[in-house]
Amino acid sequence: MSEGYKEYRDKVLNFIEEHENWRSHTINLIASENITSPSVTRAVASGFMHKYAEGWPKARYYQGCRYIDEVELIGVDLFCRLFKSDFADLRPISGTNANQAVFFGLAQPGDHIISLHTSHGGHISHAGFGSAGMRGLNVHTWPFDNEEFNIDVDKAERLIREVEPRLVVFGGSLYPFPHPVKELAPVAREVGAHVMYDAAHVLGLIAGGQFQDPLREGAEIITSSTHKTFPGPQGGLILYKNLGEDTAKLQWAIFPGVLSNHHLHHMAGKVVTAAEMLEYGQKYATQVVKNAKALAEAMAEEGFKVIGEDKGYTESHQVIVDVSDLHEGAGGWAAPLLEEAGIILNKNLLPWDPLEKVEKPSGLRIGVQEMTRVGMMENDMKEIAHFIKRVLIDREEPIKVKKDVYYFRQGFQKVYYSFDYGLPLGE
Ligand code: DSN
Repeated sequence: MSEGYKEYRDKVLNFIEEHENWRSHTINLIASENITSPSVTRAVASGFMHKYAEGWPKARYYQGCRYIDEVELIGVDLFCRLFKSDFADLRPISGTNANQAVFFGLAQPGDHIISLHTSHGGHISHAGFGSAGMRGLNVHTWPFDNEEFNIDVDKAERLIREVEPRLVVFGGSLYPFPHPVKELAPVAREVGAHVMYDAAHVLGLIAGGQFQDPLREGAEIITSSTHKTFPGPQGGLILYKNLGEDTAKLQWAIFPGVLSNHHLHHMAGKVVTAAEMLEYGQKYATQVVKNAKALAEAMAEEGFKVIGEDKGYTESHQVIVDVSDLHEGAGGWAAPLLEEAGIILNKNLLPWDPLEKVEKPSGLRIGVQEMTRVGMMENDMKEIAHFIKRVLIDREEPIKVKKDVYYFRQGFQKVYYSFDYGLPLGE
């Protein structure tokens, strides 16, 4: 009997434990991450991970799905209620997978689509070099207004009429302000395009009624991941209106088009998260936006160049900072230095950066959703801004700041806006 490989098991389990200890003592500001409540974590670490359930609830290609069917049916009902959509499909296993389903179901190779350029905040799956291009779609990018940090509505309207796309895509990975769906969706519909909104970053804010409401503003389809402002496990989903004869095409593209089995344990985690958001989502999303504004203001007061000052800095969970004049390497210098101090965020291209600057972009992208979830309020955002200033402007040794970050973070160890811990003090 060989026990020669047990050390690898031990190493893996140790690394997981070390990772969890480390993360619980850092200030995580990655705008695309979050943490799950104990209930959601339990749902994911469950026997649902051991099943196949291809197909629809009550119409599976596998036996033994009775409990899984019950959970998925509860989930479809809760997501339709939460987002007031006609249909909810919890099967996509990621946001990119959800986008692929739309690209396969509602467009053909050679069709034109319009989406946001990656330098302007678009997601890689919307790009010519990503899933959209690999589906054979001709990708055009939205004209962008750097001053407004948003899609240029007049030029976009002209582009839609000129290109006559099959699909237009709103949403992306970097956008502090709502996209002009209301203004452009009617134009897109006029030329026969479907209107899709990739809500990956802002799904939790939409659930809480604190950002734009794409399905009411003219979008027909929301694709999303489920783990950014929406505090679920990693995964994806599609919410959609009745698309007429295209409904069946989209459904066929989801399964068997771009996935076979969905990840049932993640599906269960999404459903528990939907219940949390129906109960606590409004308060959570309100605090996320308040915290983002408070952090932006505090960073500006500390001397940082924060994007969007004349528009109140942000209406989402994101704060965008231009650090290009602080140091050679800009974001590529700042993000690793902050990691040494226990502050985790990512460097980001800003709209005026050429793509070659991807390793040394001008910007930092900051998201406050995870720190909101552990109970931080506006005053705590001031502390965070000061920690960041000590590292990037005062040039204090990161290790010294790290100690203070550690003790500060020690006071925030529960996951609020959940059935496990309820609301934080002050809510
Ligand atoms: N959506 C990306 C991000 O914003 O970090 C990950 O794919």
